[in-house]
Amino acid sequence: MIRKYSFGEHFDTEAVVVPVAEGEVLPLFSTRQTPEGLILHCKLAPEDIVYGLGETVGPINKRGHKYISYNVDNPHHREDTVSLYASHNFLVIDGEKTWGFFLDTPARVIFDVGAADPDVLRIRCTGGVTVYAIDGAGAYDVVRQFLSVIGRSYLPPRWAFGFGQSRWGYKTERDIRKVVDGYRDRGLPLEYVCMDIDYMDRFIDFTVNKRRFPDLPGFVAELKTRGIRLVPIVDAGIKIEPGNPVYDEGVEKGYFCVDKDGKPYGAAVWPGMTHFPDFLRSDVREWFGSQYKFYTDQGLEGFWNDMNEPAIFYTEDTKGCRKDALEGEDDEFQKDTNICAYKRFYHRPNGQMLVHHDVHNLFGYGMTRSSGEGLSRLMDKRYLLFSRSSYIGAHRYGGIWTGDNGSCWEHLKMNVRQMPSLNMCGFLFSGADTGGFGGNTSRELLLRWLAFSAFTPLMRDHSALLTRKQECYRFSGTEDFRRILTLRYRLLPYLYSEFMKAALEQDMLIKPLAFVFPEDPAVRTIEDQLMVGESVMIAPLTDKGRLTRKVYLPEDMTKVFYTGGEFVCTPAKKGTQTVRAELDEVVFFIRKGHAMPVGKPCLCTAELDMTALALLGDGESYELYDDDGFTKDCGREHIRLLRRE
Ligand code: MIG
Repeated sequence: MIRKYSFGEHFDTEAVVVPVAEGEVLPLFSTRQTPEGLILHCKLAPEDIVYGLGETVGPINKRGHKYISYNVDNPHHREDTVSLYASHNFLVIDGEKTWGFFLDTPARVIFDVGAADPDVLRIRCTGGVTVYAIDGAGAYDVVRQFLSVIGRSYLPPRWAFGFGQSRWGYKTERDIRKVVDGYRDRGLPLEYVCMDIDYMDRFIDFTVNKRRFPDLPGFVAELKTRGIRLVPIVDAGIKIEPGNPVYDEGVEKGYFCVDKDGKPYGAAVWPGMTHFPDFLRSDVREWFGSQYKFYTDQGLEGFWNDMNEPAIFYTEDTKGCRKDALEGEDDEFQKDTNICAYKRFYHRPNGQMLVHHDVHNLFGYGMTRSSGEGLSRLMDKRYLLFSRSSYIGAHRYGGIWTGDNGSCWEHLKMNVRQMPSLNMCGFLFSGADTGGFGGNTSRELLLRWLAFSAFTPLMRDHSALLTRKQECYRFSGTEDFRRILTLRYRLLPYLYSEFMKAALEQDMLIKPLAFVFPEDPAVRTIEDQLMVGESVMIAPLTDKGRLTRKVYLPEDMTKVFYTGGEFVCTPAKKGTQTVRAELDEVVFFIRKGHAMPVGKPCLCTAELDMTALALLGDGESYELYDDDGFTKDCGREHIRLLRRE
């Protein structure tokens, strides 16, 4: 059951889309209004697990850590980082009783999950908040109830589940052609190539550098015949440049965020000085979203939205003010944000004037909503869209990637632990920069990371300017990469089917083991194995130099050993066993009584034969969701039963 409890006023986030009844007294927590905001306080029992919080560092069980919801561009995050690119204020306390709480507020929230005192969960909301409290029969049930009120996940086209190659630094048609040839010439699967900021004319949104891409529509069409799509980046800020129609119209119609005097606020980002569209306004969202016509007219069908925390390099009025702007802020605040600027510009939804700082966490969400709704109007097919910054609710319009990680084993492990937490908050279409964004990857790290990402809906190799080149064909022993990328395409019928079923049923795709085997106390602390869809359990290898690991099986299962590019299935007993996998091998498990479809090897989804499927596992049949992969008409009627021959 879900009830809501209001504490003060706040801008309506529209995260919850179905009516929820008001409750009388907030369960579990004691509450106290203080000058610093509302404080929610509750005792944690030793055995309680705290799930949730979406895109954050740390374990699946959030206990022992402090988090602050305040979206920030932090490419250098580590184990003790309190804020990342997103704010997902949903958590579940799972112990003797289970309760879920969603703190719906556009303002900063500080979660102390047993960091100061191991037995205390203390949440401080710095503005008005609506608290949704959910009780249910276990953590999974609570999460499903939550997912049922925040709306259905965005539905990507099937090609979005293919493997994407990206790098900050591809500049020209020639650069991209090299990547495509690099993959195709070696028989390596590839579905799309991302275009980073250098495709634009001076980093200006809705432009293309004509010298670098003399005939983009022609190039798009040519690549499509090779089964490959281009996916351009779009940044949040609009360059201040009279004569640019988007800028001119934005100024004329008052679509940008303003300073205290009502003048469009200037902030420097990649294109130089820019203005930020006021994404809290529906008229502005409609306008900005319609600009994507520039791209869709050229045949483009996929996009990634960046810098939408919004990230700011500097502003005129905050030079040297960093220190005093932070005065009066408590120690809990992350000091390296753009907070000085965030306190100096305003949104004007419905005739109000709201300082950005107080509604900060909604900006990326607004941008995703704007482009998602725009693309829905512009395209008669499903689009690919993923965003860097988000808030709960953004999952209805696009996916997310987890921002700038590093090429290190710790961040691969973090990626594993983030996936179920993101799913609890509705973000089914998600994934990390595979191989790591910052720093220099290694062949081994990239292969292990690909082997994990083969199970995440968004699978993209992305790296930063000036780092080691990270395309799969840059490394020796291409065959190993071919095997892992091919695995992804062979898993795709299952992944796509499970994703679509989870999305349509407002369920999770990637889950902690404890959600599926609640009666087994041994799985409660397992964080390095995950359930992917209804039938599969994965146990990724995430340690440098290690070919083996221990895996716990909560029941008898089928062990699938992907070796030499083939699936070798053997029965495996409940309990702990050691598995071994070379860099071109992957081990995963299929639940008892379940069957899982796998396809034939192919280079891209256009070549994927959905009729030539084999069933792995000991189950008799599998319910396959399948459609043409792009029409918006999706539903349960697309499910057919596959039976073992
Ligand atoms: O200031 O567009 O997270 O994926 O490659 C850096 C360049 C801006 C940050 C994104 C990253 C992208 C990069 N961007």
